[in-house]
Amino acid sequence: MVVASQPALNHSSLIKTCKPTSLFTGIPVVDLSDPEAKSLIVKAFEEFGIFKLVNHGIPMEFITRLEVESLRFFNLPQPEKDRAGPPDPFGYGSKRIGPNGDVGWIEYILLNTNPDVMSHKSLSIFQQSPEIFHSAVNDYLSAVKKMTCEVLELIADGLGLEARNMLSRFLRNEKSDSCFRLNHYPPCPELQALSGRNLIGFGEHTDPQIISVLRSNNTSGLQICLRDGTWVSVPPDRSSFFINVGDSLQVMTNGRFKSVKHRVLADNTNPRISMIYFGGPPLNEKIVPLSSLMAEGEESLYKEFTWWEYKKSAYKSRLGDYRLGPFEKA
Ligand code: GA4
Repeated sequence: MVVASQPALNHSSLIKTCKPTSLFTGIPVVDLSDPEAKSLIVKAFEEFGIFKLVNHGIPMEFITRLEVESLRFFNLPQPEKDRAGPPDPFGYGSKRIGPNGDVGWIEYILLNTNPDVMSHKSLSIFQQSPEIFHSAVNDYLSAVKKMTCEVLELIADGLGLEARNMLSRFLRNEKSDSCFRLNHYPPCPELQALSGRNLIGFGEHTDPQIISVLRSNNTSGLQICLRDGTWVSVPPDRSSFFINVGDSLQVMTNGRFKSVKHRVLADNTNPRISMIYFGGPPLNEKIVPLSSLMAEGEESLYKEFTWWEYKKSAYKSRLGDYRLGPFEKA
């Protein structure tokens, strides 16, 4: 996104007046090595749909290397980046999010994490040094996927499921439909003049998958919507991960966990960079409440559907839509 060469803020739909938000210090923090981690994660997902993971064991070197490589790409001249787009849905995108008219003060790269897909357009887009980028993405993703499966196994334990792999098996499956997003929110100096108004980096939404694992640099911008409907800002932490419930996990727990609504506001001085792994099931997987979680006589709140059906419907929706609505039982 070459900010200077474009008419400033030509997307008026990006400018919103959001109620002033307070810095939220109440995000549960979980240490992966804590023997209580399983119950703390379950509690955090029940209360907030999100928690911060510390002592996660992912080498900082993997994180920094991917951040450096991403910035190298985002700093390329616009025509070079455009060659890697438009996203279909994978590839490079600028301002447009999804196929239905949503926009944000953002540029991004969306990748499928399936190795077969990773090797096609997704990575050839990095004409400069595809192998360097490939190895940075691979090292980061294999470590983050492993850690995410560990977290899902702790959740299965914490929920008292009969097998520890009841949730992690979806991500470990070689057909797992997971994806990975690198976001760059350029600073917007014009924002200062808009006193009291905000620039939407990524509009409010929930994630459709099972679980999302986010890492960002130290620039603020991420906000979550609490259960009472108030929006609060999440203090950034460059060395931790924020892990949140996706719509599919909401269904699998029959609403015991709720996917958290979140958004990102642009900053006027600092670029924000974030990397998010979205852990999803294989396309043909039925998304239904886990039977061992259902109390006697408890009924599913949702109609039966496959991940493919949900995804198809998600891609017809607008970002802020309540996507589970059509799948709820009347
Ligand atoms: C939100 C979560 C992930 O970023 C994403 C997004 C996807 C996209 O950018 O292509 C979607 C959005 C996300 C939900 C509704 C549809 C699809 C844009 C959009 C309007 C990659 C995903 O899986 O769903």
